[in-house]
Parts: sequence; structure tokens; C-alpha cells
Amino acid sequence: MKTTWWKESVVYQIYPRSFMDGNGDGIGDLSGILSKLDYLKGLGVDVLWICPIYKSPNDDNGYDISDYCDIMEEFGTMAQFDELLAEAHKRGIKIIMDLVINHTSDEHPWFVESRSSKDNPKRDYYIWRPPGKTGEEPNNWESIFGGSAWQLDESTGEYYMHLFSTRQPDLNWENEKVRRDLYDMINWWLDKGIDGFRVDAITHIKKIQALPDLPNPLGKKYVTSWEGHRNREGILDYLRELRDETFAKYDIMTVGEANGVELEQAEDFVGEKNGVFNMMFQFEHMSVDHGPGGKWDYNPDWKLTDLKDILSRWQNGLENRGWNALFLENHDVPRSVSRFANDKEHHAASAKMLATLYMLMQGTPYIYQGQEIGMTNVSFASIEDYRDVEIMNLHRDASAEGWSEEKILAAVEAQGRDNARTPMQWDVSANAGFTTGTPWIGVNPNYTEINVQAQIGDEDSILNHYRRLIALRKSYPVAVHGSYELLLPEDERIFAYLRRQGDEALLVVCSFSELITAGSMPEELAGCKAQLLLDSGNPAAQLADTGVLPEVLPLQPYESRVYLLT
Ligand code: TEU
Ligand code: CA
Repeated sequence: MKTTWWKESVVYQIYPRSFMDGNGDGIGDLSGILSKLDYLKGLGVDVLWICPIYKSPNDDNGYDISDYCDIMEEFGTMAQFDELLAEAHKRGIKIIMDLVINHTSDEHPWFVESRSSKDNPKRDYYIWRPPGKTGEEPNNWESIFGGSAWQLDESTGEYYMHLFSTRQPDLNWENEKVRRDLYDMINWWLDKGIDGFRVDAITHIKKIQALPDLPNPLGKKYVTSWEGHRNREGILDYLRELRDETFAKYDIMTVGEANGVELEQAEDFVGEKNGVFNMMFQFEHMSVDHGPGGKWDYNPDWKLTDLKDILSRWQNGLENRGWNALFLENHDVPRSVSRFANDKEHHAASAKMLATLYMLMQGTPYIYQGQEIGMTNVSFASIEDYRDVEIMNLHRDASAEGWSEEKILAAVEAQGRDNARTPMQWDVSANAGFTTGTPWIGVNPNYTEINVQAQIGDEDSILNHYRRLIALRKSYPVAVHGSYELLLPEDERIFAYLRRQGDEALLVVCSFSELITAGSMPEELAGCKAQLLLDSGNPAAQLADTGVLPEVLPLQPYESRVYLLT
């Protein structure tokens, strides 16, 4: 029986390595997660998405899997996973796992066999090609993490494809045996009773078969290769097969990481009738602050109207057709309060406002660990302090191109993935209460001010604001199911929208301004009966709450308000 519990759910994303260390070795683990289940229950979330915990040599922190059916040693044992699942279920919390099936680790037995000889039965599990005439790579595709997408394997003299790190060889989805083996593994996990999957990098599984060189107008050594492998023709055949052989047989939730899928095509991916996932992550709003040079070219002068356009297009576009996955953060992007608002003078107001903005849109909200306390970007002193393989590669390539160390550090500080991977800030004790040992990556020094302990008992905190937002979604179905209408589309300071269902409407008003700002309400709304359901802790707003929506709302810097209009 198909149900849609996932529409009413709020998901909390855990990056296990940085969440909570249970045994003092400096690395977060399963016993750490177990010890925080009551915290998560108290926050009110329904589902945990746990980033990869499978056996892995950790070239990309678990996204390089060497055994899909075993647990990474640093994280614990399968018995501990079973206990975690049972304890979560006892509390009414579901668990979805990360499903990484575009590639494996180079230590996966399939790859070890595959590279052993050209006629090994597993050779065709991966994508092998002979070198070009002068020994060069089979084509000019660039890896998503920089450098060539091909690695020469000395022993057989051929190259294998890796769209991510050299230690993440891409599986060959053209090979039916590969697909069968993956489906068996997926069903093995589903039979264990997990509640679904977040499906990693899934739009890259289909490569253009000829593997052609791509246009290279700038004469670079390797060229951005999306055209060759992102959401290519034929991918839906594989995705539908995947759905039918696995997901469709269970009452679970699935969310695809769907880089490169445009709204026009979203119905194929998440359509109510024939979609392959329940919902998907689209990433358009994650490049709103990218300059012409792309991700590493941060543009602090990004425009609020661009953000409104993107989010509103997806809100309206999927209405009655599919379902949105709502997010401002994950383990691959900078912290939202540092990126989209003011993490210094207006830290708390900013974090609450951003929460209000996205959690009340139509879709299923995802909270990334630490977001609920307003964790910020980190600024490490040297490149040595960073751990991410993508950052290491950037350092290698950008240095070779002549970037100064300062320029590289500034780029990493603004956009690097390690911003999201510093340890969770639990309390004011050493290492933010994350570990009694030496953490695998430095703790953000601002943990003495920004931490769970400081916020949990403070009614006015960011953490309690998140709790109230989650509760609000549960008490007002309009917050989950209502239609979405953008207000004040041209305004560069205020993001406001309406949600409507039947006679009920929610009005959400969020200021992105550093200054006190007058928010002029649309004529048809001014004078409506309005009850202030939530504000970001501005006593003036509460005093002025007369039960009627004023024509002009005087908003404090980064203030947000939610009104129920009847
Ligand atoms: O990411 C896939 C992806 O295409 C991007 O989000 C990419 O990580 C980003 O552009 C680089 O900054 C997924 C995972 O979320 C990521 O952590 C993994 O590294 C990647 O797949 C490989 O498994
Ligand atoms: Ca540990």
C-alpha cells in the first residue's frame, strides 16, 4: 500500500563523521548517534537521513564504498546499526540511508577483480578504455573534483573512468549484471526494515556511449563534462528499472540527488503518477551566489530576486504534479547563515529567518546537522587544516594555475565543503562536546557561543525556533499542503509568500535587510484578520499584534513573521 507520510515529515540529515563521537577516537560514530536520539526526538523530526556508513577507505568520507553490506569500522558494527534502527523506530523516527551507486571505492572487491586483468569476468563492471595514440586519456572530460575523469591503471595499461575522485571508479550501468547486483543489495537493506534512501549522484549513471571529446573553445587540458554524463538520454530506462525492481515494492521514501534536472523534466523524476523518486533535490538555488567563474568564484552581491525566482518556479512548477525536497544546507555546501544572511551582527535573527523562509514552503524540509543552532562557516588558518578531497584537488589545480595561497583560502572559506563538516557543537566543554579525543577536523572556535546546550533552555533561541516551525507544520495542514504564491516579487529586501488551502492562509514575511525595513503588504491583504503565529523574537511585533494585518509591517533586520489569515 502506497502512503505519503513523507509529505508530512521533517527530515534531519546526519553527517556521521562529524555528529557525535561515542568512543573518544575523534570520529563521530553510530553509538554517538544513538546517544542523541532523544535530542532529535525533542527537536520533533520524523526521519533521519544518515550519510554513508558503509565500509569505506574514506577517500571521500564514505562516498567511496568498499562493502555495501557492512559498516565502516570507525563507525561501529552492524549490530549497532540494528540497535540504532530499532531505537529510532521505538521513538517513531524513521531512518533513510545514503545510496551511492554511481561508483564504488577502488577497494571494492568488484573493482579489485575488475582491474586484475582485461579478461576478468568483472572487467566490464567498470568503464575501461585504452589510451589514445600518445598514451593520453581516452577523452578530455574533467572530473567533478578537478583533473581528468580518467586514471591510468599501470597493470593492464588501460584507463578507468572516475567522475569523482580517482578512488571512486564509476560503475558501468550498461552491464545488466551490475544492475542486478545493485538491486539485490538495495533489497537486502530494505528487507532489513530501513525506511528509504537518499540516492547519491544518480543523474550521472548514464554516460553518452561514444564517450566523445567535448568542445574545448578555451583550449583547456580537461573540460567540464556535464554534457557527457549528466541526465543523458536513456537514463530513465535505468531509473524506472531501479524503481520497479526495488523501491516500488516497499512503503518507503526516496529522494534523488538530481543535479542537472530542470523543472521542465521534473515530472519524469518525481511526478505523482510515473516518477521514479518521491522527491528530489534540485540545486539551482545553490548557485545563486556563484560568479561567472563558477562555484569557487563567490559573489557576495547575489540578488534576492534571483533566489525568489528559482524557489518560486519550483514551488509553482511542482504543485499538484510532484513534490519538493526543501533545503538550504547539506554536507556539500557552505552554512546558510554565513552565505545568505549575516552570521555576525544579526546571527540569531538571520538563522531564524532562513529557517522560516524555507521550512514553510510546499515540500518536505531537510535540516542539516548544526543548522538548527545556526552553525556558521569556518575559517581555518591554513590549507593543511582542511580535509575534503575536493578542496585538496582545488589546491593542487589552482596552485598550478598560479592562484596565490590567499586566493585559494578565500575561495575555500566561502564555498568549501568542509564548512559544513566541522564537528557538531553540543556544549562549551572541550571540542564542543563532540569528542573527548582529538577531532578528525578542527572544531569551529565559535562553539563557546553557538552550541546546543546554550540554546536548548532558551525560549528565544534558534533551536527553539526550529522546534516551533516543526510544530507549526504539524498543526496547520496548510503549511504542508497549501498552494504557494509569491508576494512582492520585485522587492530586493523582503521575501514574502502566501500559502493557501480552503479558507486558511499563511503569510510568511522574511527580511533580508540589515536595516529596519517597511514591508508594504499587498492591498488585498491589508486589513485581513491576522493572527501572529510565529515571529523571530521581536517584542514590538507581538505588541503590535492587533488581530488585523497592518498595511505596513516595520521589520527589524532579518526579522521574519508568520501570520494566519482567516
Ligand atoms: O554529490 C554529488 C555532486 O554532484 C555534487 O553535489 C558534488 O559533491 C559537489 O558539486 C562538489 O562540491 C554527492 C555527495 O553528496 C558528495 O558528498 C559526494 O562527494 C559525491 O556525491 C560523490 O559520491
Ligand atoms: Ca568514534
